[in-house]
Amino acid sequence: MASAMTLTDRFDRALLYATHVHGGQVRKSTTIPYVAHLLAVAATVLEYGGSEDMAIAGLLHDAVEDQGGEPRLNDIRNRFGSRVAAIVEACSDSIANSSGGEKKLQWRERKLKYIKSLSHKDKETLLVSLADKVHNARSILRDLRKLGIGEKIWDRFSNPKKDTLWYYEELAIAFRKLLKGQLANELGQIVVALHENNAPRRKR
Ligand SMILES: [Mn+2]
Repeated sequence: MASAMTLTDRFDRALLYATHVHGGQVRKSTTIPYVAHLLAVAATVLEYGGSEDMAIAGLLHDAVEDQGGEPRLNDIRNRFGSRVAAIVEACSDSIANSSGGEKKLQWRERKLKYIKSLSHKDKETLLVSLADKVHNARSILRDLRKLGIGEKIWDRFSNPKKDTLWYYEELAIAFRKLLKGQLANELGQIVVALHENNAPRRKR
């Protein structure tokens, strides 16, 4: 039997850091504190065998993109080390967005670039990233089931429903190729359920 993985006070500090950094932030168009998402991602990383560094990266994976850009990344590197910082950086699809330095790429272009970039990422980074996507997709599915086929659910995204579905479908395809296993399959199943709850099934 594999020995138990022990979390240290680094994890505790990361949790506190995450709650401070994302304090007051809520999940898009909801009243759910943002930290709920970070806890879910860290939990999934640990449930699927991730290390402490990976779980910490799970807690901090949105800190750079949402809360501070490059200076935030440097702060994370100083506090939690270069491995955590590298995973967080790889999970941020455009750091330039938050630092305001460069012009934001078009949405679809940015997503395609991100999906393409997955093939250059190591398995540890992929697991954190996949845990993030699974929780995001599951949150959409939960709201669809809770609220019925309310088109309003899709209004929270800056892009039309079909674009959001396209994005998750592409992610599921990529992850099932790059990180084969139960969690990647689960993302695929959630995407199927999103289609079933929303739109006629696409021809394949
Ligand atoms: Mn996230």
